[in-house]
Amino acid sequence: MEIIKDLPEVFQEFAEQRRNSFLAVKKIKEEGIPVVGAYCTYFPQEIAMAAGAATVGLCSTSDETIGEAEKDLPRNLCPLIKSSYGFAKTDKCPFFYFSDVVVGETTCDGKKKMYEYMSEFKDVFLMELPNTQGEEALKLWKSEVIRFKEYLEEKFQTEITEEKLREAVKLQNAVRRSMKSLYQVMKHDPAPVKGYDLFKVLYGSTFKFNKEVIPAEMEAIAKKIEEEYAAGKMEEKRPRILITGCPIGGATEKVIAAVEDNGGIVTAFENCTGAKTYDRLVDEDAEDIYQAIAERYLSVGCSVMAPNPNRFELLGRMIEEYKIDGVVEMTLSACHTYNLETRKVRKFVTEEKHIPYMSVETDYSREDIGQLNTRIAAFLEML
Ligand code: BJ8
Repeated sequence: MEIIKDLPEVFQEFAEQRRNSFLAVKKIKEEGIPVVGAYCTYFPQEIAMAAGAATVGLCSTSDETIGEAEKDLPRNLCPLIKSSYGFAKTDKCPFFYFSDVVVGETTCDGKKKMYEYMSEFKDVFLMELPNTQGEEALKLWKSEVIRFKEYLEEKFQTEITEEKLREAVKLQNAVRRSMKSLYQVMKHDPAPVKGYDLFKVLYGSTFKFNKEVIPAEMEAIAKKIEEEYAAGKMEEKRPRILITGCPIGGATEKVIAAVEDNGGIVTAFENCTGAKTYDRLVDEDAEDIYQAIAERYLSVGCSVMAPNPNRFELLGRMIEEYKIDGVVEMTLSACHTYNLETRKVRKFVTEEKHIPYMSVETDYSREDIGQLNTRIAAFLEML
């Protein structure tokens, strides 16, 4: 696909992608295509794709439904969980409404309980995700991947053949490669575009139902950015920031804005909106494709894993490759696993990588924007 539009227009389009897909999901349902909704990077999308279903990330990004959620859930719970549950309960998320099934994984304790409550009013398929990554864990996870396949076959009265599954793996790998080729433009110093604009594409593209078009589209955007860069169009030189921690989207974009409004530029996202989702591929040539899918997903470096070596491997690599000057970790209030892991991340960044680190704990309200700006501005000044 040739991108003829200007980059600002492209970025704006992606910023509106989530809302624009509300109608698309309705259309998909009218065409008789099943929809599988999910909340997490551990969701093995290829299985659902091979069942002929569309997959979508469900809404969990604003505080508008948190009040309703707090009628059922405790107040001191992670806002992402409260928001997810609130959108589901109030039927304000069209993707949830049109999902034939919601797939959950046993990641953190709050999410596990949320799925239990959610199953009172929606079909929920809960996958038992081990919280370690050794051989025994892999066996369990592979059997869960197969159990999910059998569940979808039964539910949608279809057969997931090895051929369809391998096709899905190839397509999803192509999507990952293209997303990676896009965010890699940020290796340039000075950066070619703002991190916030890149984020809009990363986040918006997860709401595209036609995955077939994503690789060409991402490559065209990357090519356009490269061409403009070669012609001298770029951002000013500013401190290069890597954002890590909990997923960002909607309300929490305030952290990206705080970095870029105060003189920094976000050149890398080591979280589920960024590299954590795209960095590793499924081995397409593996003899046992279920084993390969299980291995790939179990290797995601989320703080629910203990220990969690893959997070540090990716983080270290990105700090080098993106010439990072400072790391900002965003954790959501009451997210125990990420909050606990900040200690190790701080140590790793400052003592092994020898660059400054700061952590910010936030929620989905706008109340702390002033404080965020002050703290992040002070951090950037120090760089
Ligand atoms: S793979 S980051 S998408 S679990 S922030 S709900 S962990 S209390 S979102 Fe996540 Fe999957 Fe991991 Fe990614 Fe719980 Fe923490 Fe809330 Fe979280």
